[in-house]
Amino acid sequence: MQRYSVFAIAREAFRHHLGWERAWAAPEPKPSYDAIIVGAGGHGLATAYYLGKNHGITNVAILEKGWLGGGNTGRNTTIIRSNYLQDPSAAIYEKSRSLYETLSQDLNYNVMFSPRGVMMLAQTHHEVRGYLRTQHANALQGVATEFISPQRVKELCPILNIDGPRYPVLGALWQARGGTGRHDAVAWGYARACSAMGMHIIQNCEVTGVRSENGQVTGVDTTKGFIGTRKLGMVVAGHSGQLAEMAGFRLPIEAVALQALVSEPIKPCMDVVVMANTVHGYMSQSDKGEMVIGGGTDGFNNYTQRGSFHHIEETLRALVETFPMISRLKMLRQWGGIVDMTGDRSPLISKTPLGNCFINCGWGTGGFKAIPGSGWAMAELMAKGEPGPLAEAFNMWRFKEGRFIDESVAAGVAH
Ligand code: FAD
Ligand code: PYC
Repeated sequence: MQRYSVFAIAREAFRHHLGWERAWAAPEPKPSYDAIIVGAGGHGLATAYYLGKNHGITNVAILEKGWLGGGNTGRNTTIIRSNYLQDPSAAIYEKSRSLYETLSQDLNYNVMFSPRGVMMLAQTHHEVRGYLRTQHANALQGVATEFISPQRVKELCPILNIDGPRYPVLGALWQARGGTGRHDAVAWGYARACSAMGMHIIQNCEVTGVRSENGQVTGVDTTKGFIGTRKLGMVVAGHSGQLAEMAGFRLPIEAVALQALVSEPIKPCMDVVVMANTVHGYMSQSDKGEMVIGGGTDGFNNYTQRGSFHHIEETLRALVETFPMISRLKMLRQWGGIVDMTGDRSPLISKTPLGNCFINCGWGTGGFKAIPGSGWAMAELMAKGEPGPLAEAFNMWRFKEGRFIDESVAAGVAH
């Protein structure tokens, strides 16, 4: 793999930038692989990367029905934090956040991790109590968060109206090393590193069927023909129910649209991420100056990557009362993604009823932050056939056994 560095940029400057290689190869599929990952979103690519890096398994194909990173990974608002309540969640989200700290160096690709700080506003007494509880749990889990006063909120984000017409700000849960990253770059960085290890990323290759014999997957039918495999990883977010159906089992999951929008670019006015979960909206400013905005999920199951208009209206209403200075901003773009939601708002990183088939899904509205940690844990599960400590609690049988990992508050987005 060609190394990216300041010297490489200088060298290319002298030869009209004609020497850059393609970031990843575009091979045709082989008849079979040691492992196939379905879905080249962040989680699928990270799984493949850690299969190679941590476990030496590189005869791997990643099959993607569209273009890599074109699902939720390229559609999200890039908030990274690990201020979850339950121990298994704090462990995997903090592992992930800490991997983000050095991901650009690990991948030799700038993922623009920006630990600018994330605050979740408390605007009711219930939220104050909830976030104080999270702060105490985080202290025991080794996750650095603190509950801050309204005055500190105002210092950190002067454009915020802490006296709100409906819900004054009573404080906030603040994670100073939370922040944002560049979503496409995370997918592209992992893809480039996977390709450099000899893995095959095969785009425009939809999986249409899963073949099995005696309880073991033998391969997948795709729009490019049958491809055999010894191990299968399903990492397709909102389409997980469909993949599971192809393999003959059902998942405790539903698919809903979540949408986001960005404004025209303006001068820097906000250098933290703010989530206002009572009025329901969240906002940060991108490096280009656009205000990046999102709200809650659509209240009905669907597969359209658009979202409905009333949500935009509700979200903007919430944000105008929180940040009155945005009231005259023009919105530039709006889009949606299909998120995969479980009943306890926690993911599945799990074995399945088929022996050599594994599933990673259910990250719902909050899986961008989890990409490195999830890939790490899923790779361990696929390599060893058993979950390691990060994945153990996230098996799909918890819904039969009543061992929920309730993160409906920490998920941060209304469901
Ligand atoms: P995806 O990126 O969706 O990848 C799955 C891939 O599987 C897709 O590329 C799809 O084309 C492919 N696929 C599906 N079916 C098949 C098939 N049959 N054959 C082959 N390929 C198939 N999370 C955060 O942490 N912070 C945020 O701020 C945040 N904001 C969000 C805002 C929005 C609007 C949305 C939609 C999501 C947000 N999320 C956020 C959630 C986050 O985007 C997702 O949890 C995460 O990106 C999921 O990644 P993934 O790799 O599992 O899925
Ligand atoms: O999980 O932090 C999050 C998030 C913010 C917006 C969407 N998801």
